[in-house]
This record gives sequence, structure tokens and C-alpha cells, in this order.
Amino acid sequence: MELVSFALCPYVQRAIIILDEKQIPHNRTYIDLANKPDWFKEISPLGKVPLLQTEQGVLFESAVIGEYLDEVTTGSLHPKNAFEKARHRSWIEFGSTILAAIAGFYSAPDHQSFQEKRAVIASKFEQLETQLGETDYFASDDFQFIDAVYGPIFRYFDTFELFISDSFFQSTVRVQKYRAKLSERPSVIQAVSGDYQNRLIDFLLKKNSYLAQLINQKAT
Ligand SMILES: N[C@@H](CCC(=O)N[C@@H](CS)C(=O)NCC(=O)O)C(=O)O
Repeated sequence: MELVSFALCPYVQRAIIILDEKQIPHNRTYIDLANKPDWFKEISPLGKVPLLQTEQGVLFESAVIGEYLDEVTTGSLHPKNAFEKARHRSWIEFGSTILAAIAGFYSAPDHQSFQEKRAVIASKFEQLETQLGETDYFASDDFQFIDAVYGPIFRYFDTFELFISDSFFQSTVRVQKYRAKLSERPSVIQAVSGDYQNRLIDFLLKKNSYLAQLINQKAT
């Protein structure tokens, strides 16, 4: 299997984490999304990564790729109970809305919209907090499918916190604990390369955004 990837993509990271958790041998090809190769345009219906090339054909959409990888290998990273599995899938969708809020935050052009987007993220973490208990991960001490979604989300904040002093997690103690546990998980750690943070900062600096101004201020 071949995973077509982009170094900073949180959706790609989901697939990489599941490939690692299920110990699935595969190759990865990293492309530049700003300069998509023709072969990629030909096989990618939406022009997006991740894309999984298998002997049977191409799959796209990270959730679909993850479900496929989970199904074709022994055991499942999902809970067995149908309602619980569906609940996890609901909160996986919720995770995608957090990613959209994060993109809004790092692209916000001025202080006011920056603060507004920041409040949206904080309120989403408050909603997530209501779902978490005393377990290490989302709903278990064992790593599950949904945890592959939240690892890449929390990773952004390791970089944001270099430039922003107030915590996003002040009122969400369980989310903060969940974040810390995921940051120690080998599959989550290996889902990006060693230069990820520098690459992310370069990416953020290219945006004409309020966050880019904060990063520049810190550098001077
Ligand atoms: N819903 C998609 C989202 C994937 C996505 O948005 N990927 C981004 C990179 S993180 C992408 O390929 N964007 C295309 C572009 O930038 O042209 C999934 O879950 O796979």
C-alpha cells in the first residue's frame, strides 16, 4: 500500500497513526500541495491528501481510509458496542470541526477575528471535556481509532503555545490530560518528521495573519 501524503496535514497523520498502530507495511509519498504533480491530479478525485493506493484501486478521505485499514487487519481499533462505535464516529466528525476552527484561527487577519476564533476553539474543547472520563485516552486506557484523530489536533498547540501565553486548556483539565497522554504515544509521535515544527512555523509565517505577526514579534 502507498499513502500519498503532505508533511503538515493532520488528516494524513490520522492514516499514518492507524497504519502504525495496526503495524501495516506501507510506503509513503510526500507531495507539495502548492505544486501538485500531474500523476496526483489524475488519481485524486478531490485533489486532496491523504490518498491510499492499494492493489485494488485508490481510496480518498481520511475517515474512509482509516476504516478500511482497520477492517482489513486483525482486531479493530473501534469499540465493539454499536452505539459506542457510532458515538466515537460522531466525535471524530467533531474533531474535523476543530481542525476547521484551527485553520480559521491561524488564518485570522486581525486581533479581533483572532480572539473570536480562539474562543471558538476553547468552546469546542469545553464540549469535548464533557465526553472524557478518567481513562488515559478518549474512552479507554487502550488506544482506539478516535485517538488517531485527536493526536494531530493537539499537536498544533505545541507550536501555538510558543507564541501565545494564555492556555487554550485552562478550563478543560481532562482535555489537557488527554492531550498529554497522546503526545507520549509512539504512533502519534512518529506521524510527523523531526522538522515538523519548523515546517509548520514556515507555513504559518506565509499567511498574512495575526498569528504570523506574533511569530515575527517573537523572532525580533
Ligand atoms: N476531508 C478530507 C480532508 C483532507 C484535506 O483537507 N487535506 C488537505 C491537506 S491537510 C488537502 O489536501 N488540501 C488540498 C489543497 O491544499 O489543495 C479528509 O479527511 O481526508
